[in-house]
Amino acid sequence: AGPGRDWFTHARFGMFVHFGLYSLAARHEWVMSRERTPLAEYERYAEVFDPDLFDARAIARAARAAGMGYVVLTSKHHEGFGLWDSAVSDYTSAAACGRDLVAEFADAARAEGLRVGLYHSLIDWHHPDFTVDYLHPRRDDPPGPPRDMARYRAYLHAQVRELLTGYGRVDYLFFDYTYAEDRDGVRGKYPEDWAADELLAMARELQPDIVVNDRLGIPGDLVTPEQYQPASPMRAPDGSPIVWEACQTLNGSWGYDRDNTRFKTPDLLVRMLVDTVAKGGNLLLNVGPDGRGALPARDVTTLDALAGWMRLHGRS
Ligand code: FUL
Repeated sequence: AGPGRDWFTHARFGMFVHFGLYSLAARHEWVMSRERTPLAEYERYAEVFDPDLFDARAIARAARAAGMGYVVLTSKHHEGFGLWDSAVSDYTSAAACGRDLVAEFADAARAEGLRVGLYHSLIDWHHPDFTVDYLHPRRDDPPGPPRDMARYRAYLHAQVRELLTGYGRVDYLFFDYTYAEDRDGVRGKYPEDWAADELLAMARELQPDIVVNDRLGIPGDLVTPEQYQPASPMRAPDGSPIVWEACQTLNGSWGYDRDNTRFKTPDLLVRMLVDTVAKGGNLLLNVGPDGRGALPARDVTTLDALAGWMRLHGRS
């Protein structure tokens, strides 16, 4: 990482925001795949998507008060619904309710002095050409309708280009893929599926100082342990430190999960933050706004408690 990316390791603490149509289902962000919801049925969430309580400024304020230096919003999760105004898709918040949530979020973050990050899924359960679909077919299933990964790839690259050109400086891109299908023996051909090298080169060209994670399937600027704390500082075989960021949930789910009450206590979260920083890492702590876009009361209480700890221990 060059000096333009030093902010990342200095920040140490960031907020992940998982928000999408799955927030309306209120049962985990993988609900479409887990429940094998027919596409036409799932699309009905887009018809009623109207996050009247999504207040990007309030989210950014809460992040800053909790001592976080950056915020990362899901511009698109695996379900394929975009939270911005895209020229290549009408499966978006802009088409659904006239709001560009990426713009609202980026503006709010900057207004609070926070770095702007986006999570963008490389896989897309909604796009008709995405090769491995969310119904996780098995090897011996009859083939579905023909799909053309090249078309999806062009779509994905166009999306990323829009996000990196239309929203001012984007500081961090958290790409992500997870092939549930791997479990059934049907594999995608990553990183070729999304031409990871080209995507990374484009990101660096459009946003020279951008920090890019390692989930393109090729090395990036950092590694991203998910829902576990590394046992010790992460080091390369030659002993040099590796930049890392643990992403963690409040209750095991990334998307709003109404009936899940397995919350980590603020005390545990403070210990996790201290553990992370002591091992030279970053902590990206997730919140999941509900279907109307509001931060759940429980998440607000937790963030307030972290803000209280920061006020007490962050004095210089
Ligand atoms: C994973 C995803 O599959 C989860 O839904 C979540 O977004 C997490 C941060 O990354 O790979």
